[in-house]
Amino acid sequence: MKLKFLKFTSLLIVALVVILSCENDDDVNFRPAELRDRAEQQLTDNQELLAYLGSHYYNSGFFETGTNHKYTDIVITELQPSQNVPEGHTLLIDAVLPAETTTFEDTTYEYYVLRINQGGGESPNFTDEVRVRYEGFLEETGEVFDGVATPIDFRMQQSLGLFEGGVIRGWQLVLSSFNTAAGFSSNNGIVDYNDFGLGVMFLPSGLGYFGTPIPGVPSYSNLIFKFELLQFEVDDHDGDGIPTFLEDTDENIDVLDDDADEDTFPDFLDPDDDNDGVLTQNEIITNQYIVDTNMNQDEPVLAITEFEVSRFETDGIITINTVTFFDTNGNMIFDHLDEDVTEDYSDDN
Ligand SMILES: [Ca+2]
Ligand SMILES: [Ca+2]
Ligand SMILES: [Ca+2]
Ligand SMILES: [Ca+2]
Repeated sequence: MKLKFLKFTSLLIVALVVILSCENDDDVNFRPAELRDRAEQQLTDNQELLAYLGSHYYNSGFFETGTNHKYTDIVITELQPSQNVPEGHTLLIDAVLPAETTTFEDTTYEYYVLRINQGGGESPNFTDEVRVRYEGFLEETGEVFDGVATPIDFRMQQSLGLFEGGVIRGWQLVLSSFNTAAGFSSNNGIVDYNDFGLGVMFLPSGLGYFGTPIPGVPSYSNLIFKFELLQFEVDDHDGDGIPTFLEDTDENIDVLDDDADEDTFPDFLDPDDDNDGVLTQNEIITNQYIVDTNMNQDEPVLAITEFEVSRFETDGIITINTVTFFDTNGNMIFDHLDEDVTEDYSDDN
C-alpha cells in the first residue's frame, strides 16, 4: 500500500471520527483522543527505540561482499536472553549511533539511521520527488504495515490539497540524507539500478503519524522502514523556476511557513510570491551550464546569489541548472520577495 494513500485514508478517518463524535456527544467511543504532548511522547518513544536497537541485530556480514544488495536482504533479529550476537552480525545500537537530531513542531527529536550503502548518485532535497522500494513495520510488534517491491514515486512535499502527496517527516529527513543510484540499465523493460542508497530508518512516532491512527498503525507508533533510494527529480510545485527547496526562505526545513505576501498561499505554491504584479519567474534568471570533464573543463564558479537547482552527469558531461536571485535596491530582500521592486528579467531568461 502507498504511503500517500495511507495519508489520505487517515484524513478520512479523522473526518469520520469528528463527524461521528459531533452526532453524539455522550458516546465516548467515537470521541477523538486528545493529542499527547509531543515532548513527553518523544521521551517514551526514544526509550523504546533505544531498547529495540539494543536488543536486535542485523546481518552486517552479508553486506561486506557483493554489490547492489536489496532492502529484502536486510534481516533484523531479536537477541534472545543470554544469547551473544552471532558472528557476521552486528547489534543495531552499535551501527546507528550517534543519533540524528532535528526540531519539528517545536520538539527536539532523536531518530536513528542504519546506513548500509550511501548511494553513488545525487542527493534529493526534502521537497523533491523520489523513487523508492521499501517496507515499513512497527517497532513494537514487528508487524509489516506498508511496502512495495516495485519502485514507486512519492512527491515528498505535501501541498495544500488532500491528494497532493507528502510523506511523513522522517522520510523527508532520512531520504534527503542518502544518494540515489549512480546509474541504471534497462533490459526488456526491467530496470536494474546500480549503487543506490540502502538503509533502515528507526523513527519515533512524532516523525511518523504521531496521534493519528492509520490502517495497521496504532496512534503513537514508532516506525521502522527498510528502503532503497533509486532516483529523484527536483520538484518545483508552482513551476516558477525556483525549485521548492529554495522557497524555504527561513531555512527551517518547512516550506509551508514561508509566505512573503501573506496571502495564505506559501511561496512554493504562489506564482507571484510578493504580489507585486510581476510573476516570480520574471524576477529571477535561470541558467544551464554544460561542463565536459573529458575536455578538462572546470565547473563554473557561481555568484553568491546564484543557486544550483540540479545536476546530472552522463559520460563525464555534467549539466548544471541554476537560478539567480537579485536584490536591486540592496535591502537584503530578493526582488521576487520584495513588493517594492518590479524589475522584470523575462527578456534575459
Ligand atoms: Ca517554485
Ligand atoms: Ca520555512
Ligand atoms: Ca503567498
Ligand atoms: Ca512578484
